Amino acid sequence: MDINQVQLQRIKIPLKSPFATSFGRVTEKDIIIVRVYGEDHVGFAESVAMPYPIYNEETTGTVWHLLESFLVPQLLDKGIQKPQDVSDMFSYVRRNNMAKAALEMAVWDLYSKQNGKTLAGALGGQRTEIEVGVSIGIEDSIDNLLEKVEGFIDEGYRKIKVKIKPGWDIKPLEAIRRKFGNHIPLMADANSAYTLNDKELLKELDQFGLIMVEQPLAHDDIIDHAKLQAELATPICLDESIHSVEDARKAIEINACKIINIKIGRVGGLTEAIKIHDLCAEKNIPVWCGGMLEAGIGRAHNIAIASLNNFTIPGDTSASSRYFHKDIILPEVTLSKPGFIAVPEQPGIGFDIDNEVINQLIFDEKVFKKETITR
Ligand code: OSB
Ligand code: MG
Repeated sequence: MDINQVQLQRIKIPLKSPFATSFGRVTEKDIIIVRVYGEDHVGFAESVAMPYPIYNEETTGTVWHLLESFLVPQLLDKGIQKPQDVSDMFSYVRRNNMAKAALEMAVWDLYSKQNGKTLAGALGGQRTEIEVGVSIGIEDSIDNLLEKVEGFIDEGYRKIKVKIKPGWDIKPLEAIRRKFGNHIPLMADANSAYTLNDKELLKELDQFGLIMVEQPLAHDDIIDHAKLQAELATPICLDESIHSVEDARKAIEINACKIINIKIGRVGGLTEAIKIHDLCAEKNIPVWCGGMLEAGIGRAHNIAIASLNNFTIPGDTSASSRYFHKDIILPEVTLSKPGFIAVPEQPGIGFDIDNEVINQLIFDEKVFKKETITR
């Protein structure tokens, strides 16, 4: 693959409404847009890290540092044959998965475009549309929560995920079941807010017939999750605990979960995401695509990976309008029919970049060129 230039742009994009979880509250997304230039095409990706080290140890600032000081210069210097080589080249870098993913995903987009394929097709995806749900943050009141749930059900979303934390768990779930009945596909995400000392409370979740409870215990644990799963009827889904196919193998081996949430950034890129998908398919563990409040470029990558066969549970990839007044791609992501997003048919991520919008949001920029002097 000829790659002669990489450009990083840092933007801030406000969220329509603040998103609160057990770990904190986000009001705007601070994003690095990565552009990888070949001779005739450009590959795009965005970093998914949060502005603060609250979901994992990375931040948009640490992602910038890794890209600028290590990853981009090395990619330009060494060169690659195929996108999987990026994953191998940076396997020596400990953690920093979201930084590695941001570059690797842009290379995958470039590779797809250079080969006239959709990104979904290049990854091995076969679906023409993906089934989607919505993730609702911790709200100020039960009434506000119920109003949001109602709106999203009316829009046709096929899974309602609510964030929970101690003091905001049984009551909101009870209220949703009471108002909307037992048939709506409902789940809860604790973002590591509990410990095994809360076992009795977590067992009470079984009464709500949830599709799953996501990451109830510590972000770096699988042992306690296995202990909890043995006593819960509700399937446990791991998010924060899974950074690689090796993590997934170990979690499945000890029965720490029955479902896995795949986030491309958290696992270091599309190459690793496919490996986790394939392992889970073999072990009969359903997967679904998580979200990090991505703007359009990251959203497009999520749509592509979710087109793979074992993504059998609706993901957190909602329409652009659920998050932003104006997204950074054209067209914006919309529901093609209630509860579904069409997988685009144009090469690569299949969306155009809205540079006019991006230019209004930029606050930092850096260009790296391949050293052209022949030695
Ligand atoms: O735990 O899945 C999570 C957002 C930011 C950080 C972590 C999570 C989330 C979400 C929102 O649940 C998913 C989305 O709508 O993008
Ligand atoms: Mg989660």
